[in-house]
Amino acid sequence: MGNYASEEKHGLVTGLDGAGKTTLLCRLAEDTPVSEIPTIGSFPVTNCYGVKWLDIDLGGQEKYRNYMRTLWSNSHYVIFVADLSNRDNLPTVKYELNRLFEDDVLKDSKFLIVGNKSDMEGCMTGIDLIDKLDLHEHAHRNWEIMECSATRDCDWRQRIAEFVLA
Ligand SMILES: Nc1nc2c(ncn2[C@@H]2O[C@H](COP(=O)(O)OP(=O)(O)OP(=O)(O)O)[C@@H](O)[C@H]2O)c(=O)[nH]1
Ligand SMILES: [Mg+2]
Repeated sequence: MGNYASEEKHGLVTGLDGAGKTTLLCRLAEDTPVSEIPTIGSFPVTNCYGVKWLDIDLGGQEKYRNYMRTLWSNSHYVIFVADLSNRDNLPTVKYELNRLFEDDVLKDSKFLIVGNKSDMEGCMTGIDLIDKLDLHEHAHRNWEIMECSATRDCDWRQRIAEFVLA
């Protein structure tokens, strides 16, 4: 017995603070002005490609974890944004991504791991991320990786559309 509410698709855009989640979402939904203000204490929602995307920062919000899990529990898609120019926080990135992979409420969700800030000099590549985050250990999960620069115009929008529509 379907209804419109249950058929609505949900997506989660997440990652550590400053990775570029909000920039990516704002530019994905072309009518939303880009905000560079850190997202604090709110979980903005953007509609794009027929999906309701929730923007959640994972860094340092342990107290609210259970509450956040209820918000993302019906996510069909997870876009996990990592900063390719930041090697120092890779252990935390890996820890947080693994927690999402292991989270029961996301066990059927598709993951797109986005290596963002590819315009930065000396940054890592998507291949580096696969290696450093040991993504091959999650071969049983449905994940894809892409590199992008959310502040530049390139074909990443198309790639996200394909991820959603596949
Ligand atoms: N060079 C470069 N800077 C970027 C890119 N994407 C985002 N930024 C910058 O990185 C900073 C953080 O971007 P946000 O989109 O606010 O990051 P966020 O993940 O939403 O951060 P929080 O809301 O604090 O969790 C901003 O100054 C952006 O302009 C990119 O692809 N390249
Ligand atoms: Mg933000």
